[in-house]
Amino acid sequence: MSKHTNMQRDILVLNLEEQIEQIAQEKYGKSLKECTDAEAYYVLLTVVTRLIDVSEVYNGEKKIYYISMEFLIGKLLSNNLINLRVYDKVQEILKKNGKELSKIEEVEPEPSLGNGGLGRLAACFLDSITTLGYAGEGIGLNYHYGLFKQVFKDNLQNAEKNDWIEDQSWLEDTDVKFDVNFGKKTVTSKLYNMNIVGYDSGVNKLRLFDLDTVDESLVKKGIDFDKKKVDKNLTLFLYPDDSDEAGNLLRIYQEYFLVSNAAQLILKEQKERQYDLRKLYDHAVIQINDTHPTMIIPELIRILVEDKAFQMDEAIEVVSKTCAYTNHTILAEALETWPLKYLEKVVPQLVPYIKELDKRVKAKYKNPAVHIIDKDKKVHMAFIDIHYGFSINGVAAIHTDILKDTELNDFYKIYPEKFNNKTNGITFRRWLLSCNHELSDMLSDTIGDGYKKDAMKLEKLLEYKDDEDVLNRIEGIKKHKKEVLADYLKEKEGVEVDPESIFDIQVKRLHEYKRQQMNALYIIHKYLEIKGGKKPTRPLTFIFGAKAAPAYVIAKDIIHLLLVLQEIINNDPDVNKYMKVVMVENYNVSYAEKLIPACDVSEQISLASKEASGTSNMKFMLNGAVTLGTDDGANVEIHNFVGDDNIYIFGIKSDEVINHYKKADYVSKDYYKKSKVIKEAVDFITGPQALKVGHKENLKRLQDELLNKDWFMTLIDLEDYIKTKDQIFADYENRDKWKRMMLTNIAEAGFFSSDRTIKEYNRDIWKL
Ligand code: 26V
Repeated sequence: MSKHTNMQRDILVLNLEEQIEQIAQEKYGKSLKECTDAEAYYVLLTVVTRLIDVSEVYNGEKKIYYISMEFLIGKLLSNNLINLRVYDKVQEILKKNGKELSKIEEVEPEPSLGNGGLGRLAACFLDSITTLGYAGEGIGLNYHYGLFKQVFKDNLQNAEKNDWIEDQSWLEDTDVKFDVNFGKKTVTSKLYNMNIVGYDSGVNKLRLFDLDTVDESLVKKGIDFDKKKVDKNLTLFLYPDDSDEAGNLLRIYQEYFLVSNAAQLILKEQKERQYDLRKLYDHAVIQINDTHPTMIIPELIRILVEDKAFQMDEAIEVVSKTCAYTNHTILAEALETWPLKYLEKVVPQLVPYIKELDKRVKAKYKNPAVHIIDKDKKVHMAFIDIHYGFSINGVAAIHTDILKDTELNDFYKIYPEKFNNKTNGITFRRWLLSCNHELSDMLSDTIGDGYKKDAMKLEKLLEYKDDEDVLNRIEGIKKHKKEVLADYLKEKEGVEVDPESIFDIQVKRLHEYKRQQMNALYIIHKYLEIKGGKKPTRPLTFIFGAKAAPAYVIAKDIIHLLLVLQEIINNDPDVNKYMKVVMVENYNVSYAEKLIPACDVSEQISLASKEASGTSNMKFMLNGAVTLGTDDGANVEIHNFVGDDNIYIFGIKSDEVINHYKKADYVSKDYYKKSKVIKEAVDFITGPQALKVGHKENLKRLQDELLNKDWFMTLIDLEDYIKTKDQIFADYENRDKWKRMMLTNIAEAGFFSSDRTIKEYNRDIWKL
């Protein structure tokens, strides 16, 4: 049944206004006009839920199960209205009743069920899987507080809990419950569903497992809680502090809780549909999102052997043909290796199977680099995926090449056929249609609506690259979005920024490899230049958004430096006319939706080879920002699409970086000593001005790190970065050139639609 022949839905849409009024009366005894924004939100939530309930649910012969510890879905109201194709109609009804959707949206709490790119990617994928009409579901955890809420105090990051679950929400109760065994201890899970609405299509489910016995009162100050009481804390937070044993153990409890539930859910469905488990791979494909859900492999093997009377060989074969793994990083410290003794403590029932899998590998391959359990009795989770899954993919071309040639070369030599690339993508529904109506309407006017279903059609825009009217409209929309953001920043952060200034934005998790500290050093350099009398042609606004893992000390020091710079610069009357710094508090999906459309310069400055892909680079480009970046991750592919003239690439290349690591010959102090500019900027970190508003301990530690270690080679690229950044700011004044660059970036963004990515996953891996 296609959506267009779905009568129930059509009738609902036709009578949308009456429905809304009726719900408002039932709920609050008022008309919509009389409702507060909060009440109006719950009225809309109800009506949208009714619309979803009469939509087609996808159910195919073969299903993709996307298993992930994170789904960073963002707010759902606007997105669902767009995907249900009732956005304009609802806007009209609201307007008639003196209401604004943008205000109503503010009421919706944002679930923070992810850290950053990996979780957001999973959410984009669910949108595309559903939009393309595939039967699929996400399986994850229903963290009560998700990732922490970031609060700044005294120029330092503090972490608080993020309460997002309300009595009425997008979560649906189910009566599905499973027992999950941790050795001798058993807990009972409870399943919640969230509907994933495709664009002009049907519905799939996001399955979020929770624990009924979770006790929210366990959380004391900030995000501290007793890590030992697993039956009470298991789904309280995402990624608890992993700096100690209790934190690590809790993480393993969470991972097993996820995979045990996932395995039971999948097998239950197979049984209900009377499918033959010996052909599991004909009906189910399991995509393992990074190593976090790796235990699904030994868990399924265990169940097949212990409960379904499979021989070990058979069980291993069936599971291996069902599971595929995506790698999202080459950073060694991020690749999970669990001490065997931790696994023995948490999931003793899995350990014999992990040992069996390892034994088989050791019997076949003498090279210790491919063994699952190493000589220190550590279990390499990724190696389980590679040996016992049928596919391994990287997330951008350069990333996959590095996996094949360097990081996982020993495996590539054994299984060349398993390796493949799937360059990441983003859903244009959220990152264009929803966050930038002005631009998407203008595109529809110019090149038609076709790009909404086939993103490659954006290329048609290139035909307008000499059309003054189109170029001016693009520029006008950017200006408008900058004004909207400026108002928001004033209200939210208390900082006034000039919409005529250049908006230079770096938003992403705080990590040394992403090099926010290099951007900070540029800002110091610019500040000193202005103090010395060298004024920029146009004011500059540097905007950051980033959370640091609570246990990641240097990352928090970098946030401290940015806040210190914000205080110094914004309060210096000699300088604040020419530049401002804004570090926004609690950067999240909703904030991204406001920042990205307003961006002129997109900062993508990771040390080459370290950023697997990046996805904000794609969102910025789609919204007409120009990239200032290194030859890393998906920047490389963006570069190929837009050409040399429409992107600013700087810094050393990935092979040079890899060589430096191999030879261990990078000495940051050499760069400090050689360059006056570098020296001045680094010295400023602990200079009198910084120490006046900042903390010596934090600033000194960061400076020492830069001078004595600088593992991610900030100083090697700093001079080139300064030069290139000055160039991009100068080119901004060539408005004709800049407008064409904006247009070209938008026009070439089509490849980075997650619809393309998902079609490739399906073509090469899932085969639904
Ligand atoms: C995790 C950790 C955890 C321990 C401390 C250091 C550390 C460093 C990095 C990570 C990242 C883990 C995986 C991840 O989130 N990867 C991101 O995945 C995105 C979606 O594919 C991709 O765009 C980003 O480039 C990649 O960093």
